[in-house]
Amino acid sequence: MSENSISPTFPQRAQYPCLIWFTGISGAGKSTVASLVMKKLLGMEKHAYLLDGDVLRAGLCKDLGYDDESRVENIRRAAEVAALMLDAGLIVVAAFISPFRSDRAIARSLVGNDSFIEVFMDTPLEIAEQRDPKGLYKKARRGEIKHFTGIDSPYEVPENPEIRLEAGKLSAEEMADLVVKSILMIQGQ
Ligand code: ADX
Repeated sequence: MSENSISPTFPQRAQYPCLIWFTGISGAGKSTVASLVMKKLLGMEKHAYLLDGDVLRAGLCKDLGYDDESRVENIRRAAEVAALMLDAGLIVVAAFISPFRSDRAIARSLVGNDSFIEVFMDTPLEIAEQRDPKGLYKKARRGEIKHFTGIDSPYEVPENPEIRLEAGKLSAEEMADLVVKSILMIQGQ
């Protein structure tokens, strides 16, 4: 290829872009572990970005609610944004409830199997509800919030996640270390 070529072929990259997709119910610990993973990646001077459900819903997905159709659209947008970020060379750590298998499968197929790590935060409803960091379970139980995942809206458990993190078995730090290990494996490190 000539030096003046305007072909979009990218130069040799210092890192292998990939999408780490955290899924699990509200209060499962997705954002906590995802943030720790980010901290570790940035500490290794990787170019990474945290795509968080709460953040997207405050901006890009402001117009969406929590009925099934809105969640499908929410995850569609999140996956498209993540795929663009991978095109730009980033390692993307995404944390969304993403309750439907078919939507997570779409995210996977957008970036390709080799660049996708599904991390299932396998926290039982009782534990997440006990934690209730935002008081949302209480509101959902009182009927003040509709379509709450695990209460009156479904969560489809991943069948073959690359990583399954069970609440209470490991500390958040240890969970993050496991995830980082598989990111580094993808990097060939
Ligand atoms: S998703 O289902 O569309 O993937 P997302 O991860 O973006 O959800 O947002 C979930 C966050 O929205 C929760 O962590 C919680 O703070 C908030 N939330 C507000 N209402 C609901 C609800 N009805 N169900 C689940 N989460 C809700």
